[in-house]
Formats: sequence, structure tokens, C-alpha cells
Amino acid sequence: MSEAGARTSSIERVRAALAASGLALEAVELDASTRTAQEAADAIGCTVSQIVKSLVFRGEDTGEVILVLASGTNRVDEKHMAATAGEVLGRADADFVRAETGFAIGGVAPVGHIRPVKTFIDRDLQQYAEIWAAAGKPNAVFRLTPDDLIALTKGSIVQIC
Ligand code: 5CA
Repeated sequence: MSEAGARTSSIERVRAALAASGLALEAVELDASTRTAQEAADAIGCTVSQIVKSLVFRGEDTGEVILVLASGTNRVDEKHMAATAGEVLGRADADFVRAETGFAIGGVAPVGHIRPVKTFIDRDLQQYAEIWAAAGKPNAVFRLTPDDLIALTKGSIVQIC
């Protein structure tokens, strides 16, 4: 992890990114676990589809980190995403995720990464008035709209499966 990443906690990085966006978005810490999409939906009282899963991949040709923001019930079709990304996306392990994003699995947020990350957004998220994403800790989330997600991440909207 970089010096800056080591000094700032994961949730603080998310809060700083939300504040810098100028959008009225707030990370909240819940009493219950939000470590998985199902747990997050149960704790929030929304559907699993409204949870934004932040899935980290490693481009097999470039070694580049790629973030796929997926609706909680969708599974990335790896062949399809390879065509979209222009290279095969390999699964990232927990150590790679932490080293490259500054987040531990279960708390990977769409924003507040320790360095900029190429981002794809699941178009299925567009249908919801509100969605929820992880905020850097396994019990922290924030509510946003699909338009907020695009504005925050500058991600490309794609079909992921
Ligand atoms: N906090 C919730 C959403 S609010 C959350 O982080 N959900 S998640 O779906 O984005 O994160 C869990 C995901 O991490 C799993 O879907 C899985 O793709 C990935 N994951 C879980 N365990 C591992 C592991 N050991 N190595 C790599 N990826 C993992």
C-alpha cells in the first residue's frame, strides 16, 4: 500500500471521495455485517439487485486493475467481459485486491481507491431509483443513484453478462 493509503483508513478515503464529488452522499456504518451483497441487502432492507458489487479483476495482458461494478444478483460473464475490456480478466486474490485498491474484500468501494482504476458499470443497475455500495469497511455502505455512480467513477456502462 502507498504511504497515503497507509495513513488514511479505507472508510476515510471513501468519505473524502464522496465529499470531493460535491454530491450529497454519506457513508454510514451499520450494526450488521454488509460484507456480502446478501448481507448488505438484509441489513439495508433493499433487494440484492440494488447492491453494487465492486469486483476487482486483473487484466491478463496488461496487469492493469479493472473494477466491475455489478448488480448484486449478476455474475460477470468472463468471455463477454473479455471482449468488452479487450483482454481476459483474471480473478484477483485477496492480497492483490488489498495491494492495488487499498480495500479488503467485503469492503471494496467504487471510489476512494489508492490510485485511479479503470471501471465498468453494469447497465442493469440503471433501472433502480436508488442503489447501495460498499464504503470501505465490511459494515459500511452508502446510498446513491445510478447517475451518481457514473459521475463518481467515470465508469463505462456495459452489459456484464
Ligand atoms: N460489502 C458488499 C457490498 S455492499 C461487498 O463487498 N460485496 S461484493 O460482492 O462486492 O464483495 C464480495 C465479492 O468479493 C464476492 O462477490 C467475490 O467476487 C469477491 N471475493 C470474495 N472472496 C474472495 C477471495 N477470496 N478472492 C477474491 N475475490 C473474492
